[in-house]
Amino acid sequence: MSEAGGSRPAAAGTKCGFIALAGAPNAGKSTLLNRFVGTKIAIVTPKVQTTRARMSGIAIRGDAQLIFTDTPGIFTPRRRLDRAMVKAAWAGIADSDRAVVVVDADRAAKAPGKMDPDTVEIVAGLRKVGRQAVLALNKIDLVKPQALLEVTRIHDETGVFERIFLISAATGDGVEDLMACLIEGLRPGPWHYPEDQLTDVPMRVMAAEVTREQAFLQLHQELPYSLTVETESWQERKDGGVRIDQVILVQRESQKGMVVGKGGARIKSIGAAARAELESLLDRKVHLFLHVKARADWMDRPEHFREIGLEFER
Ligand SMILES: Nc1nc2c(ncn2[C@@H]2O[C@H](COP(=O)(O)OP(=O)(O)OP(=O)(O)O)[C@@H](O)[C@H]2O)c(=O)[nH]1
Ligand SMILES: [Mg+2]
Repeated sequence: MSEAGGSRPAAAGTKCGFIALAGAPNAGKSTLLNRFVGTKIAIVTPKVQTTRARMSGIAIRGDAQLIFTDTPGIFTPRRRLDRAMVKAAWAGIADSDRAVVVVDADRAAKAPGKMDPDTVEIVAGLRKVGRQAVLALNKIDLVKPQALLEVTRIHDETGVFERIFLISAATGDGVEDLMACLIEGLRPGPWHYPEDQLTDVPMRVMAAEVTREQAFLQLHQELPYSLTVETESWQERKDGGVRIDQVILVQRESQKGMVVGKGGARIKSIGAAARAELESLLDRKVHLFLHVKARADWMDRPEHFREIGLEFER
């Protein structure tokens, strides 16, 4: 699934381009990616810093193939994992043909007169490298139209946004107008991926993400940020089903109990929801086995960074 391979010659009138989705944590980048692709490939939760690595979602409209890279939210990083996440986000922008900055318009409307600090940082970063971006003011389903005027003005004044779109990634409002603008800017060229490929994420990583999403949704405080999920084995079964074994790694022994819950209730509930989602994703029977382990250093293991496609910095 992660293999790239051109499939149509440029002569056929095809267009192709790489578009980065950037923005503050929780702005709605992953929701927008899923909307563009038409299938859920990136996990989405109400919590900040859900996305940890860079991943691509591939959308096709007519002769155009658009490869969107979802990036971790850009924020002021503290931990090594955070630094790698923010670095991956900037690399995603640098490698793209075009960047879309996603801003939570609801959050922006609640602080009139100024941009949020993360977006200020992104604007400064764009200026530094002399790039323009398309602005997507998202979550307009939550904002009164009058408030949007001021939000639009403040962002427009920065001069780094070539176009501004008002959208709701959740309802789809305005998303195809944004898409049309992106298609217009594409250069002629062969498609980069086969037309049935929707993402560059290997299936075992995607399966781990599905479980991590449930852990994010069902666990609270620092716990979601202290854990990761890895797929340890993937066995095809004769009956057409698949057995997936995954490990939820936490940092301290004391956190294991919180993930497992009373009488195993929490892990059962995480497993049941993840299995249901995996079955609909894979369209077959899934036997999911979750194990919880404490490994103090998971966040600082180079292999973990590699597994999710992040760069490890000493
Ligand atoms: N009402 C509303 N909610 C939205 C919209 N877009 C996203 N959300 C919600 O906002 C929250 C964050 O969405 P994500 O797509 O995970 O945001 P993100 O930018 O990928 O966040 P990180 O990965 O943490 O950087 C989720 O609860 C979404 O359901 C929208 O257009 N309207
Ligand atoms: Mg995300």
